[in-house]
Amino acid sequence: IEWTPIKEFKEILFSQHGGIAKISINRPQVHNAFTPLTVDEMIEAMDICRNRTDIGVIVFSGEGGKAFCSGGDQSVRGHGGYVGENAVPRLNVLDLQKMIRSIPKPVIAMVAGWAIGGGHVLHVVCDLTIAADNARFGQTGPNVGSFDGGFGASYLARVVGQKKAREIWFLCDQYDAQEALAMGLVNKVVPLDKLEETTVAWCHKILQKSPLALRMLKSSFNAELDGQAGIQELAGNATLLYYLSEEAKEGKNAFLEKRQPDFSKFPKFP
Ligand code: 1HA
Repeated sequence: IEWTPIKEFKEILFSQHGGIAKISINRPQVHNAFTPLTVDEMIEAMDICRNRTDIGVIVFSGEGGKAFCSGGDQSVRGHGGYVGENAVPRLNVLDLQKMIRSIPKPVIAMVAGWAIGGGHVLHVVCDLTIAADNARFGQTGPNVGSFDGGFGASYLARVVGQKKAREIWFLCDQYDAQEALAMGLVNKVVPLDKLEETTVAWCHKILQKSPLALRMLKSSFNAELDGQAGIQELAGNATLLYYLSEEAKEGKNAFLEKRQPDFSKFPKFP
């Protein structure tokens, strides 16, 4: 599969294949642990994906075949967060998690090897996960002095159920791809050498669907869980659709033409 670079970064690769964008952590020497810079670069790439109307689906992955992501880079963990070049400690991966959930396009985690700690949470918040048979999943927080009580706890529990989510966090065990499939944590397991091809095939299926229907569905799934922020996303899509209508355009045109709007011709549906 031919991937064309979209933009050069230091710690991630960002490329596209038709309507598919791929954001891949490129720190295989530390199992793709992330620093504040890695996360900032992923946030910038996500923003580009959001604004590009030719991108319909985003794939998250890690380079090297041995790890998707092993979470926050413990060697740059300082007092209060992960420390970047500007010496400011950050937990900016939480912003990235929110972006994955709110971008109105499906995000697929393509997991080879380790998806651990904050790296596990990243795959959890993606819309879909396709795992290679060498994938290993788990949380480590209580081992290494951390926890993610946000989506990492509550959304995980929505995905695998309360009992299993508590087991994952309280025991910090690691689960293989088949166990992950059995608990509904991943959508599909394939041999490692079929991982990218299968993921791209899923993306092509998605790209043939109505983008507005997908957008409405993603925000609908979120709305139930995300309170006012979830309703804001869903309602934003309702506004988008309304703006496409003649009825809404009549309001705008009347204002610009300095006349009273005439909404009388529009039906009052039952
Ligand atoms: O909890 C949060 C957050 C919570 C709230 C808000 C924000 C958060 C942001 C982040 C996080 C977290 O991610 S906390 C959890 C951090 N991650 C971990 O605890 C996983 C650490 N890694 C491991 O347990 C293991 O490396 C492994 C089970 C994934 C793989 O084991 P394996 O195959 O034995 O490989 P290993 O030899 O351990 O790793 C290879 C190299 O990668 C090692 O370096 P080397 O000795 O070759 O120099 C290893 O140190 C390095 N490495 C792996 N993971 C990390 C890492 N270096 C830094 N940070 C890592 N996370």
